Amino acid sequence: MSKRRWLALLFIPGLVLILVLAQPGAASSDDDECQELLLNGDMESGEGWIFPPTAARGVYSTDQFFSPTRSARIGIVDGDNVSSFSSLRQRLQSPGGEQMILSWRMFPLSQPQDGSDLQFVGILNSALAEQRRLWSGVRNDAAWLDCSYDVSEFLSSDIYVNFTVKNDGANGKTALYVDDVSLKVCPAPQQVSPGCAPITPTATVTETVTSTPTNTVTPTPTASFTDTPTPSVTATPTEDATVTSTPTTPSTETPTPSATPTATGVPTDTPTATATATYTSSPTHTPSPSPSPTRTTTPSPTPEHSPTATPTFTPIVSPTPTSTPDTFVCQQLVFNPGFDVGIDNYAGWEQNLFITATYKDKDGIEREGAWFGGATESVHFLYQDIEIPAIAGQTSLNYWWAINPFGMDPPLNASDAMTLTLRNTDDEVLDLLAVIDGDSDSRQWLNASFDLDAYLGQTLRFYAEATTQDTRTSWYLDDVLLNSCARGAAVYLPAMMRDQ
Ligand SMILES: [Ca+2]
Ligand SMILES: [Ca+2]
Ligand SMILES: [Ca+2]
Repeated sequence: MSKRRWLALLFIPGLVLILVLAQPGAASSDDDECQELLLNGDMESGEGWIFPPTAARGVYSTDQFFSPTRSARIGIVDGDNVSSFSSLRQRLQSPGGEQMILSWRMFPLSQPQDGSDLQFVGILNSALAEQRRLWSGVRNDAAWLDCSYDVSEFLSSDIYVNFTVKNDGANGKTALYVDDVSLKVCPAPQQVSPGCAPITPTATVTETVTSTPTNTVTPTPTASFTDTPTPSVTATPTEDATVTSTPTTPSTETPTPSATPTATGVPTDTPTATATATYTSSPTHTPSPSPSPTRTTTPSPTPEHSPTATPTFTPIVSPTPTSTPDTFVCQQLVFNPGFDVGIDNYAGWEQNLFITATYKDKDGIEREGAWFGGATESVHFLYQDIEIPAIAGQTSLNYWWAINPFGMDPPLNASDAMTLTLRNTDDEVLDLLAVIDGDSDSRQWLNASFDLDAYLGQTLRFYAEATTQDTRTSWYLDDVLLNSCARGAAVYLPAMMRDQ
């Protein structure tokens, strides 16, 4: 469905009127008093929007459009199928007011539909950290949707409105055409039904556009999707109900007569630490935490002591622990250490990483874990708070990491680094564990281990943050394990035994 500019030009006046009247997801009541905050929401000029330079950089496009002649396209339609983020964003300082509403129109493509890619829309803070995920999915509607969300919590804030498509470089190519983005501050509350709904022109309009062979618009004014995200106030990245939705093409699904947003955003995973024997230390890898505290990417107090670079013990998995006075019985305290629990694989973690990824290193070792970077000008973080029991014994932190500089990029500069720290729950840095940067061993899964006996009885925040400037370097983390081991007390089952 492309290049029908002349058709659209002919029917624009009627189309616009009809669509304004027929939008189930659009804000209702009069907008006269509202103030528009975005520049160039209709994508017809070059103002306002940033397309960060990535391998699949977004562009303005005339291939699809809603308002007069063009839209913005992110992701991959005809280009090479590369692993890349592709974003469209605009920064603004919102004034105070009664209510703020973000609305946009989008035309999702994923061909063939690829559950390993992702389309998402959200609000970022001025440091590019996602504050709220409004919508995400991997959809291939190949038709325009209309979306509206109340974002009043960001009144008086310095924010970005952000649209991103992530392609994994394999199988389907995923893209999003975006048009008619509006961020309005209104003096009086309006009713907004959060979510995205297909745009449903009347029969007159449908008749006109059916001359285009691939048109799939269905003339059902009450059609709605059931994968509407949870009500706005509670949406967070890990509660996003649309991540695993499997949308069907609008033309084939049975329209639901009324919108029934179901509360499917409740996480099904309860972040309680369980003592599972998932220790995966391999003797073939030399532990190398590569602590190089010569610089950090976050302002932090000078660490008071250096990380221990060698493991203090070699645990082995014992499925049937026995309790004798000379054995250590261990409890693994990190919830979801391998990044494979929950809708987005990040259950239990606070993060803005969105998706996990599988990385196969130069030795052929493959792991799926948390994925940082992969795009220029990115700031990605994750953390989890972990209570360390006040019992005597061995307490250790252990994780796998890898750094993969993007082959075509210039050398990493000072901003292209991942920093791992231990913090308290006030986010004050207690210890610098590692800085993984251009000087680190690359393209290899490596294991790092630290003695945490200094933190018995405390709640620690394991915090990892990666930033990129001009490169698309990727970092990966997997199997973040915190083992608390006590001598002889067989209270945790199953358990790992100390190698004597
Ligand atoms: Ca437009
Ligand atoms: Ca793909
Ligand atoms: Ca994993």
